[in-house]
Amino acid sequence: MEHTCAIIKPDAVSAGHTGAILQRIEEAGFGVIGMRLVRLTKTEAEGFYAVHRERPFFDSLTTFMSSGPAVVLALEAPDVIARWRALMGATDPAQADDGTLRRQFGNAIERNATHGSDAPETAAFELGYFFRGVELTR
Ligand code: FUP
Repeated sequence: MEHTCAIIKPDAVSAGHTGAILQRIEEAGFGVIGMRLVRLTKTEAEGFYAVHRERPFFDSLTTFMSSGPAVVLALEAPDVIARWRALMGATDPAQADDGTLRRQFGNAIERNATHGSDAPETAAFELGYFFRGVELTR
């Protein structure tokens, strides 16, 4: 079994797409072992995206991620890191394949509806950022 951290970002939550995205997660057969509605502070968003702190989009990205409620999920399934990223599609919604979540619900490279960890080490950091072990229903 593998785990990943998925986020339904503030753009998708405020547009009312939370239920549709959760439905796609359940249809894909991913186990939801943790789920939280969070309103990140700017500082918390900066900590989450610390790996990008030198990038030109860092301030804009962390302002967006702290602009409203987001839904953070801990997902469990075989190969879930790659499978969730495939379901999300490319980072830029304009480049994402038809049928992917970012194509359907994203509006711009920054406001791209969903997040997913990119490797097991990243997943461990990101899940630890949002969940205490006892909160995950493994
Ligand atoms: P991804 O793993 O697909 O989420 O993409 P990255 O880790 O490269 O980027 C993380 C987030 O930074 C993206 F979701 C959106 C934002 N970003 C920008 O705003 N501009 C860019 O040019 C690249 C990424």
